[in-house]
Amino acid sequence: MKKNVGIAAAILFLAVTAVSCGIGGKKPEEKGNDFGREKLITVGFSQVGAESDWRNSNSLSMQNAFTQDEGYNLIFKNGQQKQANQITAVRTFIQQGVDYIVLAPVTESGWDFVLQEAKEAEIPVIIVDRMVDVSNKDLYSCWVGSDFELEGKKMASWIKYYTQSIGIDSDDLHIVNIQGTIGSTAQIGRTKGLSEAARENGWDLLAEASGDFTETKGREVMADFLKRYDNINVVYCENDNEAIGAIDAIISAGKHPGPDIRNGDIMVVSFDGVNKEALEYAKEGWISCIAECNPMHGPRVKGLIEMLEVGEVPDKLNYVDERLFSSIENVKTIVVDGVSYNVEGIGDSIQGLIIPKAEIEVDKHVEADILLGNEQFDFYLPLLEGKRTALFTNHTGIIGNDTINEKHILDALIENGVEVTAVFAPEHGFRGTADAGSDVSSSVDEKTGVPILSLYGDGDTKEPSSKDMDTFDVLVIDIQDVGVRYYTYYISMYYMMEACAKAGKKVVVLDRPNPNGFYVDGPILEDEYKSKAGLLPIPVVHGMTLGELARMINGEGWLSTGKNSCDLTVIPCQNYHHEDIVKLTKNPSPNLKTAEAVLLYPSTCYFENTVVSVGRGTDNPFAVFGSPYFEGIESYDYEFTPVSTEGASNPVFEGQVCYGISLQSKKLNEISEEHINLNYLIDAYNYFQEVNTDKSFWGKKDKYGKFWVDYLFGTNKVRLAIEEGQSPEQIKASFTDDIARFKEKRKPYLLYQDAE
Ligand code: GYE
Repeated sequence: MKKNVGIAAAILFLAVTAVSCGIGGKKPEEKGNDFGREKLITVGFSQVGAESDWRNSNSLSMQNAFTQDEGYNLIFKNGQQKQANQITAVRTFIQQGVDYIVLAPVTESGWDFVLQEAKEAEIPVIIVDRMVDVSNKDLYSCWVGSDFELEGKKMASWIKYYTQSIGIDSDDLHIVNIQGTIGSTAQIGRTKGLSEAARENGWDLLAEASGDFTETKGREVMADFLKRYDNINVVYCENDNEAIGAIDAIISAGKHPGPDIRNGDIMVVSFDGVNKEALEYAKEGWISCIAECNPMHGPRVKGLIEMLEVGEVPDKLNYVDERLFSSIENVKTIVVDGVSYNVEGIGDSIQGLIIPKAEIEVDKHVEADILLGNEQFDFYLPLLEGKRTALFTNHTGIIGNDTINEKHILDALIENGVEVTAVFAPEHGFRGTADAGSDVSSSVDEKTGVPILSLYGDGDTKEPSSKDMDTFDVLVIDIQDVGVRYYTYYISMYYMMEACAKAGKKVVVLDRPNPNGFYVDGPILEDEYKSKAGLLPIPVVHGMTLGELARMINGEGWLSTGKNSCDLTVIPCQNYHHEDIVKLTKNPSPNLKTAEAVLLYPSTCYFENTVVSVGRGTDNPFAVFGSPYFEGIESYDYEFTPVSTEGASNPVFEGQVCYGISLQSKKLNEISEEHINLNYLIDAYNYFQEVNTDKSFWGKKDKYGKFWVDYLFGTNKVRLAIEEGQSPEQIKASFTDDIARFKEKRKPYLLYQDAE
């Protein structure tokens, strides 16, 4: 039987409330619910991870249960199997003031403190799936899940009855146990069920080791067992995914998984019964018995919340009934502690819930929940204690990018007693609506009364004035960048860092993922092309987050104040990797309105100030381009007419029909694989030569005799190469070595696993 294929690169969704639909969904609080609450019931769910199909089914069950239509708003946080992440998630829920916290704890111990904090915040906590081992049981309202020790005992009982039925003596059983996550209730119970039975029956329990409930580790552990022991005849896998991995290893070792132990089979048993493959293996007899573990806790947890909502007190412990399944007829019933249990045959499903792999993988995107720097209050609030604090941020400064509760870093700091004395606003202003390059005047934030000091005027990034610098002691930076050298937020950050270094002020960067952080491409900026759209000797796409770039600015001595002259602290994201393709939940600026546009921006921005519109004044700038000059060009059959809009008043070719191309429906994966795509620019340039030879395609030169496109590329070499008719490959070859050198240079400053 052929094994399933690997998982495609994941496109990650940043704000991972299952309900958020693209950028700017309908506000949930506009819908009430059945418990007389004005607004929806907000449930913060801290899930273990995505380690197994069981876990994904459980996640789906929760998401399906807590929908807006049902009167709920679910904030889903994935812990990646790390307790620290879950503790941070629970603390974020407390900060966000959710109505209920639901916790699926990765392991049993270590929850007392954070549950005490939830108790003090008077937020009821419901434990689901595995247990927590806390000194005071009042730290949580109730629990629902499986009796894992009983599951283990049932399986051991089945092994006993089956092996007796085929005449195998107890001491001829040589068992290895591929355990689950050590310290988790599921592992503790299932392991106990086996080890007690082994002792009672005199079975030879050769070895136990954790496969962490995953297929990969299940395979590794089994391969290792097979190297160390040549008499294994029973493999006890504490979940299906481990069993699938173990069977792979058994077959690769030239052995046969199956119930016919007498004739050399290695018998495999497992738990869950959710994975389609495992059920096929069970029908085949490759897995001889499966103990059901039901993941469908969504409706059960909802039932408990509804009881609490009406003031009822649910039972503290709520166990789920579960069954045993085997395609082997020998054992019809088993007995555990005097109670008999039927053994059922293997149908097409066990819980009526077989989730097709594709759907599960989609859920995985929801899983990969990135913890932003600004969510980790414990790490940065102490740095601001008793300090006058300034913020460099804009509308993207939302805590955890949670578009439902929309708490801005400014409000969160003030709520946590931080003395915020100023907000520095970049290009497009604090609200992020001002036109590109337009003057942003200073003002006062109505809601908080905090002064908003503009860093963008006269169409250029300004350095903060010494008067502004006297208003604070520590600067906190929390702003969403897109990782492109001609996108100006990093330039404002640079000037702020320099001013802080000169004034001896601390800088704290609350880091965020870089949506273009999965690659490095484009020419390095040449000095003579430094401008308001390019300041540092880095490639067009540098692949670094603002936190990483701040470390490089400081470490490379790019500040005029010298190497490491800025007292810089970066609070990194968690669970972020450079290979991740991150989908933003908020427009980082008025003219980057979609995830596609953010990824296309490094390829289409070069049309700025040429005879081609890049779609300013349309619904999707940077994802379309065209020009009135291209009328009649066959392949340029997409038409649009720019009009003045917020953030794009008086766009080029306003009111004129432009003929060109729309890239809006291009898949994110497809765009991401192209990196900087020079074909758009080269084709347009060549077409223009055919239709108009009087005018320069590149627009007007500035007072230094340079075209804007050269500032964007940071060199005139690309433009000249295009004019010479070079291909994209030839042009890219001209800066490949520079990029390789840059990657070496940036390595010490990277905070996240590199993509390439
Ligand atoms: O058996 C396994 C998952 O806690 C019951 O965790 C759960 C276990 C389940 O990874 O597949």
